[in-house]
Amino acid sequence: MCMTHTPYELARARYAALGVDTDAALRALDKIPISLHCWQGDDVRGFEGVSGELSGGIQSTGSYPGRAANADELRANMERALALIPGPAKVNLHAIYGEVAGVERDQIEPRHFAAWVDWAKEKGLGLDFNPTLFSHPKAADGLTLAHPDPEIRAFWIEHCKRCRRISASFGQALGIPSVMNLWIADGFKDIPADRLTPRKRLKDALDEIFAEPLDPAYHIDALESKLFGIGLESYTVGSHEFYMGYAAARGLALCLDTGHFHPTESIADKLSAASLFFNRLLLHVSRPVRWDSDHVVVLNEELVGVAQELVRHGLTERVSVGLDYFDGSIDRITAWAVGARNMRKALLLALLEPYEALKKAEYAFDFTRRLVLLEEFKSMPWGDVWGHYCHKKGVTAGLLG
Ligand code: RNT
Ligand code: ZN
Repeated sequence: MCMTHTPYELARARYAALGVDTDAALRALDKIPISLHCWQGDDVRGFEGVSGELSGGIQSTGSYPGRAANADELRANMERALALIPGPAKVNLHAIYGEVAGVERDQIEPRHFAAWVDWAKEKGLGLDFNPTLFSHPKAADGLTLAHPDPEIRAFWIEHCKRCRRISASFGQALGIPSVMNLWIADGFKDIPADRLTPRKRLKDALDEIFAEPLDPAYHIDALESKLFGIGLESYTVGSHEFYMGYAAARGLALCLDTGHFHPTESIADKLSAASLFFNRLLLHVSRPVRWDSDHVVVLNEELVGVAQELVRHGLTERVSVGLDYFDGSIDRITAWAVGARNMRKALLLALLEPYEALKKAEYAFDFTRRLVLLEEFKSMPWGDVWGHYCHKKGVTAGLLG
């Protein structure tokens, strides 16, 4: 090894030869927050104090010890994970994670989340939010906002309206807009006769939910589609086309979960198209293994592809990046840290890319050079840039304990 240069200095020189400024890349990386999903910490159970099963066609498997039993434990565990993640972060809450023991979901208020807001303020974190329309007796039929019973619909509409106000209260208190993502599992296990009426009901319910205007400086509405859930394999009311149409028509943000499409679809490829029609997008970064299995995010080609699309097209301010997976078979704190670090590594890789050179080759129809550049880039010393970044942030760059 060279005695006068640090590994970072050597890496910087090699990237500079490709026209890439590593210091600028790290400054850009520091402007991209990752939203850490609280539900990885307790297998999506929440603190309502009822021991109901997780429903909605999602599943966390494994019995690794250390599941957070209350909000204090969850916050303490998130702090330990955040200490391993370099760069800015937000924390993403579901409605069942407030001080809500014994509080019905159509009764929740900002005060039930005061401890989270105080904590976020103290730690310099933004908050994001999600209504919870699963794991509840009123969701037992597999339908909520699309339920034929108007009383059940009204209950969930009220829940969502309250959630929007809670989300806006986060934005107001912290000065960072809260992205509120609405996902529902509504669907049928077997082949439906009427695919239209539930979608009409959902459309009308959403119109009620979003009727109250809220300041976008504090609150952003996002809608998440899905292909299918366990026990809801044949039909999902809130499909991709449904929300793509609804969100575009109403000027809301579209949420793309990387596990919610056919396994061979590229989520990265969707971003450029969606960016032309949506001001804001939300990503739920997950890892589907053969299905929407919500495995911990690893640094694979799909992940880097998503990061490249965000960086290449300057979308990092319009696309919020959140994680969405839940693995109960390994240490839950490490699961958070590994997934979030991988997301940041993917963004760094994208920021270090010689994009101008790639475009130049492509525009000149020199596809040979484009391929060579892409492949040679994979063996550039980006790990030394990552190590330098972690060191600057006081976070370990090496193996996590
Ligand atoms: C489910 C969706 C949804 C949930 C969370 C808990 O398939 O991905 O985003 O994972 O809301
Ligand atoms: Zn999701």
